[in-house]
Amino acid sequence: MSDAPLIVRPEVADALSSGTPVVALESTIISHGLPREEALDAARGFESLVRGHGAVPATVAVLDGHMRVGLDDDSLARLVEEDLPKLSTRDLPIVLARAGSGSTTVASTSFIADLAGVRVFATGGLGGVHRGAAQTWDESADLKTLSGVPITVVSAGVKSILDIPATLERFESFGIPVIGYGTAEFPGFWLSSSGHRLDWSVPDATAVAAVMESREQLEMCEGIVVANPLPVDQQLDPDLHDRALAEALRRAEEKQVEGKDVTPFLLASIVELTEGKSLEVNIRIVENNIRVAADIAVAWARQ
Ligand code: PSU
Ligand code: MN
Repeated sequence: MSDAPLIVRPEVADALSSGTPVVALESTIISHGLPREEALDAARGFESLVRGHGAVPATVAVLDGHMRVGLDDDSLARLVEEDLPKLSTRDLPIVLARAGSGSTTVASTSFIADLAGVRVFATGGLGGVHRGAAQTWDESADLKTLSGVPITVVSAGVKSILDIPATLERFESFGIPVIGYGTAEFPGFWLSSSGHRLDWSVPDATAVAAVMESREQLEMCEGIVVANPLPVDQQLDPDLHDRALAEALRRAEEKQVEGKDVTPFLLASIVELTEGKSLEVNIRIVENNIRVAADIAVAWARQ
């Protein structure tokens, strides 16, 4: 095996050098965001959906001391079978130095995908500012990283487990453009709208590629957040959502969950409290974002 810290799967490297569209996918959602029984099928399904929409998938993870961009099926299986740590950007030098492995968050996936030259990334929801952050300072490194990595990330906003208005403020502080995809409202992940207005929206993938082109001309280093809502008929029932969210937050407080465990704890609680419905919606969200990200990657490849 190569000693290079970054290994790009040959199919992905060929696509990048020939101008074929590529979409990066994160691995934390596979190893920590979905129940083990469903995660491998979901990971495979995400990859084939990228292919079905005319792009090459590049799932990102760290395996045996290498940052990998594009995984074969055995590696995808490792994400599910091994108890891998969740790695943000700050963990990368430490884990690489000890030849370790881990799944990558939006922050570390963006960082690694950009090193490989991938320009478009599909995820479910971004990390953001946690509730109570004024006391805890718990703010995802996704925000800071996206302020310095020029990748376009398609998400359904941030989950309502976070402080959504504070997260939108931080996007502004960090100079990260946020664009509603066919909407003027910031999506609420499981819900189609968070109720918060956005300054800008675009109608389609070609318009996003045009924004990417302008950003290049300006030599801006910020990423672009494309906020893509789930259609209303596919969202989680709002009453069920509100009840599950309140109870999950209560449990986290009672158990004094802290640090990087907060996001996985709240997500798992909400899956349980919605009897798996939040999970079905979660998978639909990622699929919906993948379709848009692939369209953007195709439009970008034509620029
Ligand atoms: N949102 C989800 N599922 C997830 C995450 C976010 O719907 O698994 C993961 C993403 O990888 C995101 C990370 O980058 O959680 C943020 O974690 P933290 O708040 O610890 O930075
Ligand atoms: Mn955190």
